[in-house]
Amino acid sequence: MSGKTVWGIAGVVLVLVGVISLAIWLTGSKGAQKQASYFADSTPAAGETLPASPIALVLNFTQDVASVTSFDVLSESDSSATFDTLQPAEIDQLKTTVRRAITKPLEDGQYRVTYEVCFADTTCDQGSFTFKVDRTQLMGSDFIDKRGQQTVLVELDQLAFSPKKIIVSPNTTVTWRNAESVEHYVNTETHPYHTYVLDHNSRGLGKGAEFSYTFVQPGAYPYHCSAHATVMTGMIVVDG
Ligand SMILES: [Cu+2]
Repeated sequence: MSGKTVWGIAGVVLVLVGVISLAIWLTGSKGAQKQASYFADSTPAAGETLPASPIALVLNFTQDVASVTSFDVLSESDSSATFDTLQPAEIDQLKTTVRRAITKPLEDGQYRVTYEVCFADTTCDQGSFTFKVDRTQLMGSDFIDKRGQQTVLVELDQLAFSPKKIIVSPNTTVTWRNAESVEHYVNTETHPYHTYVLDHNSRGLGKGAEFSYTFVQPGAYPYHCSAHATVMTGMIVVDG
């Protein structure tokens, strides 16, 4: 083999190695840059079973959302179910939150939510989760039936909402009153985003302080106290 041929082969090999490394670097960096994992949580939560339809699908992220590529729900129980009453996807004023309002209550069943949103850094995050609606939960003794009352009182006492789970009629005003010296809050899901129903969030409530919210739309309204988020939870179901 002549010296020229050896150098020729070495040159070709060198160019090939260069091209292959460039290709690996390009696809590698592109892949890493494209897929973000900024998803924080959602209402309904992944795997949650609600005792009535949610009034919105809400996704929370750890970065400001720049655009929503897709945000859909389908029924895994009824393939013929349609969701034409679902409102378009919206990015909240607080840009870490994306929502779709539900104007017509979902039937009992299992649902799958899929989404893809993109961020200012041009990365995107796609994902999917399921939740269930099961109104048979309302028939248990957990729920106190307060339907037909215009105003309902819930006390905050001994690190709990009392009653913890209630059913009310549409347009009922629920008032929460703190009965003890520990400061409590009334906060919509999730913790700590508090984005499901933006007006269902109180300031810190000292002893004797009250917070009221009027529930208009039928559906499930899970909530908690942000000072005791893991133990102090409640549920309002508006049943029309
Ligand atoms: Cu509390």
